[in-house]
Amino acid sequence: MTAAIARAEVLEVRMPLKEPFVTGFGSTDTRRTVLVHLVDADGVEGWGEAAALDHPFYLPDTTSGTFAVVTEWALPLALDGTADPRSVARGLETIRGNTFARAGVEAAFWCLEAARRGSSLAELFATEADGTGVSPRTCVPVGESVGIHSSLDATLDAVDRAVAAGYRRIKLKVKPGWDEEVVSAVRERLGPAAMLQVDANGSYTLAPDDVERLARLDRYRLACIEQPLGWDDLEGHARLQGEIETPICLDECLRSVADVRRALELGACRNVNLKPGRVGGVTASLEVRGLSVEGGVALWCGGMLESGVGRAVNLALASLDGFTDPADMSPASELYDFDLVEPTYEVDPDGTIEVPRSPGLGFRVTEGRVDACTLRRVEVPVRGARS
Ligand code: OSB
Ligand code: MG
Repeated sequence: MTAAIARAEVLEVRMPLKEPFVTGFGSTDTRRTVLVHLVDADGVEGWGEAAALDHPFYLPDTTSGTFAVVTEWALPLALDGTADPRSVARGLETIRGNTFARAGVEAAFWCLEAARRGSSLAELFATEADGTGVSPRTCVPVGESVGIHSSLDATLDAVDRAVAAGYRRIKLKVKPGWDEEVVSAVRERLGPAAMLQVDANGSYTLAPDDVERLARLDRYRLACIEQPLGWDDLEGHARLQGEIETPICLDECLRSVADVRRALELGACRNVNLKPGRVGGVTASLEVRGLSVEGGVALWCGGMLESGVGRAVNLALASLDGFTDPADMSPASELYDFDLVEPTYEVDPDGTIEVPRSPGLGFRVTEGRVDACTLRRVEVPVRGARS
């Protein structure tokens, strides 16, 4: 018998970024994110992160909207049923959009389930993915996402730091006018064999000038160009893929399992950036993994500059087979003065991050730090909550 959930709370936390993270959609200088915290009557805990951005310039989801949907709808709905994470995910499917809100709630239930079974998140996901319990990888190869800097030199410095830290792949943020020059300089610095890719966050169009700019990047042997066109333009990406050689990777366009299915059918991408928050949670992510493997496309786990709470889920997912390329896992130590978990994840000199083997989240959430960052905290009533 598992104990009933005794406490459920939603926190909005604010973590200042050491440096603004600049992309094709604009600049992000603080990370306001939403945490979901469950405690059952035995004191077993579950943590989840709903990692929407503050602003609606990446996707429609925002931190404030996500906080409202989690507290008013998603968490009450989840607490109304059993705590089995798959049932929670199914129940949350009645909520339209709001994928980060659903994923954050679902993640807390996965974490609770792992802790109750004495299993790591990675082991639990492996069992759920294949039904075989095949051991997940113990280490995940990682890459760094390098934002748009004020100069080429500043970019090269950031690239040098990432390489020195061991990162196996560099992803450069680009936009029209900040593309070929920076890609060429970084390719020269890294050498021909290094894994390099770019992310435009939807800043190009199908206008001939833009298509020509993108086609010029073919000569730099990029692993992929991520989300060159609009956040909801699958058809445009399918057309663009016919005009450039570099594989297109989609991020913003893939907001559900159905989106991924359709993108693969249309030939809109040959490479999938999978973010659990963006597709609506772990259950959806496991389906996306299956579709990507079946479709024979490259698959990797993206990032949302999450705190260690969100990164824990990403690491566990990325440890499953089928993930062919390094995960986006820019170092917490470069992003934030401190993380909410201690110790935080760290990249080994061989460019991998060790997947936690301890039960539950796998990282210790430091409540003192969480408290110091908390802007607001709402307790959601658990009366009638089942186990
Ligand atoms: O486009 O992949 C993106 C961060 C926030 C929002 C969107 C994106 C990103 C990143 C950062 O590129 C990757 C990371 O979390 O390390
Ligand atoms: Mg992206």
